[in-house]
Amino acid sequence: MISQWQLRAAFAARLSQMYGQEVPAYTTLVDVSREVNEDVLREQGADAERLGSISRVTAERHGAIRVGTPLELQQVARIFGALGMHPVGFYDLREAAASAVPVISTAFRPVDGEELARNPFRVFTSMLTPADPRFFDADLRSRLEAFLARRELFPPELLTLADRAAAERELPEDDAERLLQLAVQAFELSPEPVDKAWYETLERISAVAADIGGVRSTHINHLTPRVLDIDDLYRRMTDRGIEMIDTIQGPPAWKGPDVLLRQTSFRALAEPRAMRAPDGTVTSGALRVRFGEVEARGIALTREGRALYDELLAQIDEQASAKPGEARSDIARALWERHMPGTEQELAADELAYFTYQLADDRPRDGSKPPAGISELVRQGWAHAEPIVYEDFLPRSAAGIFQSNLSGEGTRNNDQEGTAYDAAWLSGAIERDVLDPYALYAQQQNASLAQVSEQLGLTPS
Ligand code: OOG
Ligand code: NI
Repeated sequence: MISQWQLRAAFAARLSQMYGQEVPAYTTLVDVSREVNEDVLREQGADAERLGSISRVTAERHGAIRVGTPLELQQVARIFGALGMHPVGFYDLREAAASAVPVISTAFRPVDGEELARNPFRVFTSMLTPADPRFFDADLRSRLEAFLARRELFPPELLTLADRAAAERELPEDDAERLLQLAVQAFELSPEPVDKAWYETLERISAVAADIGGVRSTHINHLTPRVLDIDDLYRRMTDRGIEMIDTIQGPPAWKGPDVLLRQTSFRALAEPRAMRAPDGTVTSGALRVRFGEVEARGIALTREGRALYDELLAQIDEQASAKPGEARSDIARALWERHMPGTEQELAADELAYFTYQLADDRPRDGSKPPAGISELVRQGWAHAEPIVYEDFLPRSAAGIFQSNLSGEGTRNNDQEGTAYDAAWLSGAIERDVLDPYALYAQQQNASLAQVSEQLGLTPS
């Protein structure tokens, strides 16, 4: 029998193999990431593994896919459910970008600590919003919805196998093999000719709309390895002549603890695609839809920590536009050094980030009574704090990644009221709860606190 985590790990590995064949620059990115990770491990030893074992980090990937309708998204949820991946977080990218990005998103990922340690594969999944009048008028909306309703992204056999794997939490080897084949196939780039006129109609609104609704299939549009030193990786890729986008998104490089998520990418590459003209003739064209991205993960922030992060981002924006001559990264670092706690201890004490706590092996045995309060327990050597790694995404960085890979700005009519979507709407559409990432991290932290209290015979405060 093949368990869900084995299915997930095998799916991630096969997707990676497929994507490496389709997009050779991805293989370079994976190779350079591995080199960087080996060097960091050599230099830092055990410290390099505080946010995940080296075997986890080496295998770690996230992918991104985009679908067109609530039904397609619900089918995606069934497929990922088979692999032990659940929808976490709601992201509205319609507002987060300067260009037109008419999508809302969630991320499918494992949620419990053991499953994450086995294989943390996650997929950022976006759904087009044809009903949003800021992007689509009534006529285009109805043509788009009709087009989407006629296509089938996932064969029924795949969905049936997926439901079985989810219900039984495992599959016999033959069925597992079939599930994996069909699932990987569903995310390959289709050789089917693209209807040129239709694609271009959507492209005028948004390149993302064309990528999603202009074709009859979906595809994985990037697969992202995790690296332990993203600044070093950026330099090495640039040295190899690969043109990266001009920034690393997310927190700046600085001497304090890494928090949340830093990401960078190389631009989408032109790939040959067959194009069908209105008279039926097929010619060869090219589309830029797939790109490479890499990320470094830091400590998960609490709501308060996240509010501080968002506030600092706003201040960085403000200062950067007031002082166009100054490098954004310098402005960012200066602000962080002023406002962001410079140690894990402070992040924990100020309740800005999440940690798990373990009883120290070498805790005081001099008959003294353990103090109340976790900060004191840590300070006096009774317990250790281990940072919880951020497993999710950042809407602003996500929008930046979308945007840096769009061919044009597209159009968004801001006079119109946007259609309202939220996590509850999404939960209804996909018929399962979209989980709150903060609640998941808090649960992990609280469980460890409860255990420490119990081991020390303290009553939980
Ligand atoms: C998804 C972009 C978001 C990330 O890492 O933030 C993303 C997409 O391009 O479909 O993958
Ligand atoms: Ni990504």
